[in-house]
Amino acid sequence: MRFFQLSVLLAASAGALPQPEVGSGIPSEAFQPRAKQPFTARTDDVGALANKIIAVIVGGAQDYYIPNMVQADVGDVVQFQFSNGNHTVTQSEEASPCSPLTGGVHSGHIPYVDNQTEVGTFNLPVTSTDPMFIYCATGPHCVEGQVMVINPASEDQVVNYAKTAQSQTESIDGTAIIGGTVGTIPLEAAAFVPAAAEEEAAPPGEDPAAGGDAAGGNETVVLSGTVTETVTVATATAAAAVPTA
Ligand SMILES: [Cu+2]
Repeated sequence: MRFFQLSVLLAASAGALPQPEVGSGIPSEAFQPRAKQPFTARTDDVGALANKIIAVIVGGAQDYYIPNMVQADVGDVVQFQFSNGNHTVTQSEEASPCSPLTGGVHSGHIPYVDNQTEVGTFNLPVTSTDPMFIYCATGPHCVEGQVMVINPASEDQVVNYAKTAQSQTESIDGTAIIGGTVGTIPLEAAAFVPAAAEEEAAPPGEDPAAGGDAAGGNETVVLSGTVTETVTVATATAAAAVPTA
């Protein structure tokens, strides 16, 4: 009886130990002809696996998005960085620029004023590779061409969207912030150099046709019908930019 128990114990112990196998400890790959596996740098594959932060500058010396088209993968984040002025990131339908898409992205109005050391941002996570049409809902910026497209099907699509925007008679503001996260980054980390302070950028008497709203003042513009323009700006220099006729 004791012998039987010992035998069972030994058998069980042996079964628990790693069993030797033919060729164990030697990677079978070592025997593959190396010539059939040439080394290649997989930069494209690595890039596809890494999520990216794609910077887009909003406003500045001119009221545009730079760049005005980006290609983004699902999982990427488009980080809008707000330069001089007061702008938004607002989503529209392709055929209706300057009008907010129901349920679409909206950043709210994010300003940048002279000598600000923090830059406002709107981080937009990309959840689809379908084209996404973006406009600025501040004043007349959209009808003046401040639009961009994420994942456009073609460059022509961006051009046509901008052209359609310029044919609109009004620009409609968004409402609640949706579709992204508002934040800040230090100016030194931003992808732009701010426009020069207003006093230096537009000496009195020079180029009155230049946009005067880059100073960050409030403005209300009615674009439909007879054009009326009410502009409230912080500096006399900017106020001088309002057309008088
Ligand atoms: Cu704008």
